[in-house]
Amino acid sequence: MTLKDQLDKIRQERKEDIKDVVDLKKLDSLRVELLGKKGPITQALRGMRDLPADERPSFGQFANSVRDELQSAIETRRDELKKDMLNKQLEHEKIDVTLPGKPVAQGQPHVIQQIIDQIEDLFIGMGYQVLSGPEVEEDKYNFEMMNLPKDHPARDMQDTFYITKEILMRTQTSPMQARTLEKHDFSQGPLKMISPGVVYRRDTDDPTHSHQFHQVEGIVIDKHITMADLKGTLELVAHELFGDRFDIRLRPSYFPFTEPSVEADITCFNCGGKGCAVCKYTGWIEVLGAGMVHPNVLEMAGVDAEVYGGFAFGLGPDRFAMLKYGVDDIRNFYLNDIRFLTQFSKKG
Ligand code: FA5
Repeated sequence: MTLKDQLDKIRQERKEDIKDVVDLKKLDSLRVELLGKKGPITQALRGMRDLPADERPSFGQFANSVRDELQSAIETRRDELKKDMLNKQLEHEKIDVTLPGKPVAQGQPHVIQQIIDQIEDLFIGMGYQVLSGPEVEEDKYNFEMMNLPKDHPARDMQDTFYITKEILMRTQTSPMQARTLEKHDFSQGPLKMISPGVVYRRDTDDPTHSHQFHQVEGIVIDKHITMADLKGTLELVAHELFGDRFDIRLRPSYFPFTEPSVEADITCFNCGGKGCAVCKYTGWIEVLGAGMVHPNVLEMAGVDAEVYGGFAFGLGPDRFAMLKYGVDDIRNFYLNDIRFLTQFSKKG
């Protein structure tokens, strides 16, 4: 068999081999085997030396055409294999748009926020504005302008976390009374405002006390506001949140920033008034403090106490939530246990 015949045989046989290869790696080894330095074509070209001089050009041409043919067969096969791979991948990764989607868990406001929202809706309906104030507060607003000078003994009732001597975590939302009174322009009408937010105290945690809890402050100042207005407003809040299920009682109390002062209690949800650990065996749970704004508070904020007066209250939505839903430990609200929190769906 002549060298040319040998090459022709290789051309035909190996072209079939190339078509049969099913993966890219094998195709690459075949390419090296056929077209590499040790391959049959390079060998044949080397063997050209032994041919008579007049046969060399046509043989050379033939060898080159065999190499080009094999090369293009390899390239064609490579393209086919790549296309196959892509099709398989697409088939494999196909998205079935008819499959049901993964449900997205829907969040809801925290149960205390739900109570606050309800209180806000009620007061907005009565023409109050809703404002928020700083949780990191000045001693001046938290105590001094609330008629609690530096060494006032009533400060002991509300010890807190101090940032500096003059800056502290507010113990109550009452500083918002002073902040709004200072700014309010009475020629534009009465002041009617509520202010919900978080407050902090160095209270020891127990079933009804947390060192961090919420309050909603309220204040109404105008020319002819009486204690009857306060009582009517508080009864409305209790009725709105609890319906007729519970009794509310007002009892005399003391706050340096109101005179007279009251506290409001609601029948203990746990024992129905008989007395238990939750209500400390009193049958009542205290939910808010209130009173007629002290003239000193008005005067310190630049309001003429001879002309203007009114009431203020500070209620505890945490306690409201306990009563409304029968939660016997306030600490549950702050543990972030999703199983506990999802019980209070907004619709429920
Ligand atoms: C005050 O904080 C007054 N600023 C309320 C006030 C406002 C009186 C305006 C007069 C005029 P007191 O410390 O009682 O008052 O707290 C008010 C309410 O916050 C309580 O009735 C209770 O519902 C809630 N509260 C108080 N301490 C805690 C606590 N540690 N954990 C949970 N709730 C609390």
